[in-house]
Amino acid sequence: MPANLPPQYFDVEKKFRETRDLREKLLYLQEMLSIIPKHKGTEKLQADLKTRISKLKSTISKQKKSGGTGGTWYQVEKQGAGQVVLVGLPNSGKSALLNAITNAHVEVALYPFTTNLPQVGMMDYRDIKIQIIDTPPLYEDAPPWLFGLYRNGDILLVVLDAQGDVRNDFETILNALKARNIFVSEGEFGDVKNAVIVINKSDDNPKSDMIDSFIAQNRGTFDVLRVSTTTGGGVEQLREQIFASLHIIRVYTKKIGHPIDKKEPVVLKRGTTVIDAAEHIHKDFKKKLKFARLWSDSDYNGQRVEKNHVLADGDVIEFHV
Ligand SMILES: Nc1nc2c(ncn2[C@@H]2O[C@H](COP(=O)(O)OP(=O)(O)OP(=O)(O)O)[C@@H](O)[C@H]2O)c(=O)[nH]1
Ligand SMILES: [Mg+2]
Repeated sequence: MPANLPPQYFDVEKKFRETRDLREKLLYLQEMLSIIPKHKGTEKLQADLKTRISKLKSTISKQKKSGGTGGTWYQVEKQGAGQVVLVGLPNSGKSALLNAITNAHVEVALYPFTTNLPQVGMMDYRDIKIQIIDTPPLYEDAPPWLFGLYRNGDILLVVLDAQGDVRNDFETILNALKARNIFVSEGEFGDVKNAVIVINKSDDNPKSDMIDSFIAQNRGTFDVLRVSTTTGGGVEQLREQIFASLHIIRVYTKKIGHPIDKKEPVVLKRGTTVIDAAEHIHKDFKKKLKFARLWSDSDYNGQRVEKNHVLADGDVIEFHV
């Protein structure tokens, strides 16, 4: 066991040993993996944890098939180009936000604790679909699976209520996440989850000075957006921000001798090169690729590009093998 693990790791490991619920055990293993500092010295431990996680997942899914897990537990399988999870205190407008940015129609109500199960919507965005998960509110006795949802998301959308005390509410949320070793800004250890702050109900905020100073204070660390699901103000900017924060690009493939058909892009990580894209599309392509031609919004109009050329969002590529 490497000696340089933070004490939090051993706290979680203790909880892991103490619980008999396999789904809780799984959350603790995932928590342990996120806490481990990522370097050569811990590679073996990381690999070991990953193996245990995948074994436990398969045990759980076998149990589920035979109807034997008991208790309520929710997780959402990833679909689409990315998974975005909403986080917020009761009544902040999470469900209204899900309805505003996706095709979903979930219940929105004046009173807190309206949502008690995860609700999923798909956001159509420039030929791709991004999965958005509305969640029950975060509160003191929130169920453990809620933190599992947060941990598995690609990004967190922290929804604050402009009518409330944004600074205080944000603190409350950060502390609740931290207690489960979920970090949204650089900490002493552990993985950092990408988070966007959304100040909802911005059509009605008598406390605008407080909000201005909150934004000024957090802008260096997070993307902060004001939106109103009532007026629709800021909603389009939020959709763009979600796409940007996922760090993905859409690349269209073109068949030789056919016209450009911008319909179904391949979703790739930002920074992907021509050769990586070739491999992503077809394992054999990597070996066989002779060259590629590129069409882009800016400089390229069918010119040949090098294999290590970095692709950009919206590029059209033609592979020659
Ligand atoms: N003025 C204003 N009210 C809003 C806005 N968005 C949501 N609301 C209201 O805020 C209340 C709560 O909205 P919900 O979407 O149910 O909030 P929630 O965060 O999902 O609540 P829980 O499921 O209980 O956690 C409702 O009465 C909404 O009509 C907004 O942009 N402006
Ligand atoms: Mg709700």
